[in-house]
Amino acid sequence: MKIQIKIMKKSVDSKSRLLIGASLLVAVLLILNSCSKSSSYGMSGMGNTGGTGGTGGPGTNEVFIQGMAFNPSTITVTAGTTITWTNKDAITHTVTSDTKLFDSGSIGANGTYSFTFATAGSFSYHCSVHPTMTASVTVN
Ligand SMILES: [Cu+2]
Repeated sequence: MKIQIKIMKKSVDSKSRLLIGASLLVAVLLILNSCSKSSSYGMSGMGNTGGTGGTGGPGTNEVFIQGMAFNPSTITVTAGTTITWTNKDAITHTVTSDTKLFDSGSIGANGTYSFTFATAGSFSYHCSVHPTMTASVTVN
């Protein structure tokens, strides 16, 4: 009788070990699955930002509005140059001259705004939605 109980206990133990092992395996598979899912989401996000702007950063005479900042924050061009701003953020920004020389109004996600700088000078601007976003254009 005693031996039988011991055997039964042992078989229960091994069964529960199997269950624990199986649920651990499922948990690991779930974690791996969610990891690969989130990394693919990241990839598609990166694809979106790269899609409109080509590969990575802003080109010549181009400013990205990205991560609540103007990139580059200072740009130097010659008179007659047109600068294009592209909003890479998901939220609305503006390109607003501190002296009201130019004002884009609201630029939505992936929206662009262009302004031609006809005369030499230093032109600081900001985002009217986020006044801490400041930058400047120097025209020679
Ligand atoms: Cu802004």
